Amino acid sequence: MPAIAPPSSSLCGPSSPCGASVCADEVVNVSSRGALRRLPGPPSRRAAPAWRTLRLRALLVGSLMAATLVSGPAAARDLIVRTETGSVKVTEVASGLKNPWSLAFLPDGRMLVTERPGTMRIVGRDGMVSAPIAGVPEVHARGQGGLLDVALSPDFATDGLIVFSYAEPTAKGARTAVARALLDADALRLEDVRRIFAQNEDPSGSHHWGSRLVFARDGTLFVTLGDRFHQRERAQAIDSHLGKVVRIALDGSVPADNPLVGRAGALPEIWSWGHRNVQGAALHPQTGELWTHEHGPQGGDEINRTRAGLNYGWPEVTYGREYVTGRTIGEGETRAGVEAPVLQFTPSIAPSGMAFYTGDVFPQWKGSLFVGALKFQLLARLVLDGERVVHEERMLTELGRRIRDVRQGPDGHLWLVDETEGRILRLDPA
Ligand SMILES: [Ca+2]
Repeated sequence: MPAIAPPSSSLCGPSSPCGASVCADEVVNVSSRGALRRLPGPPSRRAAPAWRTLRLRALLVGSLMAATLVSGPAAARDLIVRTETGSVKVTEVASGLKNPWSLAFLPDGRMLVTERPGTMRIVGRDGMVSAPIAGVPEVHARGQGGLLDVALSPDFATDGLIVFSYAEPTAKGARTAVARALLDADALRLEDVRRIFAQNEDPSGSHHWGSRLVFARDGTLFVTLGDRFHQRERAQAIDSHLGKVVRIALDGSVPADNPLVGRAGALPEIWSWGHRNVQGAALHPQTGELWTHEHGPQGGDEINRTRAGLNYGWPEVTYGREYVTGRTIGEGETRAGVEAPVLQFTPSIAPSGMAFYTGDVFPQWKGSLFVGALKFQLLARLVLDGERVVHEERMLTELGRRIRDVRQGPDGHLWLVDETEGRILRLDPA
C-alpha cells in the first residue's frame, strides 16, 4: 500500500486549530474569511505572503461589494503556477459565489453551480452569475450540510433532467436526499421536482453527508453517502444507508442487478459499504468502473475502486486515527474480506471532487486522476499505470484555497471550484 509522503507535517492534531473535534473537510460553516483565519496552510502557501496579503485585502473589499450575488464577469485575477509538466494559468472565470460545492456543464457551455446554503445558479460562459434558480427544496444548511452535488441526466439533451443531492431536514434531524427535476435554464426554474432517494436514517448532527452523484454507463445513478460522523458503526450495517454507496435508477427504483438484491435484511440500493465520507467520485475512462475517494479521520484518506458488493472497511479497518487522542480505530489497516484502497493519504489532505482527465488541452495530463483538497488547499494529480497510482504531483499550492470540486469541461480544460473565495477557476496552458 503506497503512502504518499506529505508536503508538511500534519496540520491536524490535538494542538491544531481543528483538533478539537472534526478535521479535514471537516471545518464547519466555512466562510471565506473564516477559512483563511482558521486553517494553517502548507509551507508553499506561507511562502507567498505578499501575494496572499493582497488577496486578503481584495477579499475584504470584495465582501463589502458582494451585497448581491448576481454579478458580472469576474475581474481578471489570474495566476501563473509551475507544474512538473509546464506552467499553467489559473483563470478566474466567475466570483461572488457563496460556498460553491459543485458544478455541471450544460451542453451550451454554461455551468450549473450549487451553493451549499441552498441556492443553485447558472454561470455563463462569460462568467456572469445568475439569480437563484427557483424550485430548489428546503435544505439543512448547517455544518457540512446543505445543497451539495448536481449532475445532468445522460439524456439531458432530450429529457432536460438534472439530479441534485442535499441535506434534507426532517422532524428528527436530517438525511442525505437526491431529487430530480426538469431544468428550465432560461427561466431559471426547476419544474416537476421529485425526490428519488433519501437515507433511511435521519440523525441529528450536521457532518458527513457524502454526496456525489455519478451516472454509470448504463444510465443508473451512483450516490455516495456519508456516515454522519457520530453514527460511524452504521457504515458496516447493510440495513442502513449511512456510510454507503448506493445505485438507483433515475426514477428512484432499484436496479435488479444490484449486489444485495434479495439478501435478507439488506437494503437493495446498496452498492458498497464501509465508507466514511465520500466527496469525490468519477468513472474510470477505460474500465467505466466507479472510483471514489473518502475522508479519513486523522490520516487515512482513501482512493478506492468502488465495486459491487464489497466492504471498504470503515470504521473497522482504516489507516486513520481518532481525532485528539490519536488512538487507533477498529482492528487495524487491513483485513481479509475488506477491499484495500488504491491509495491512502496520511496525513489527510481532505479530498473533495474528482476527475479523470481525458482532454487534449493538456496532453501531458491525459489519463491522470485529479483530486481537489480542502485542508491542504491544493490539486493532486495522480499518474496511473492501469489502475495503479505510480506518481503523485501536488500543484496549485500557490493558490492556497480549498478546492471543493474539479471537473473536466467540454472544452477540454480543467475547471475548479474554489470554495474559500467562492470562485470558478479554469486551468489554461501558460
Ligand atoms: Ca477503506
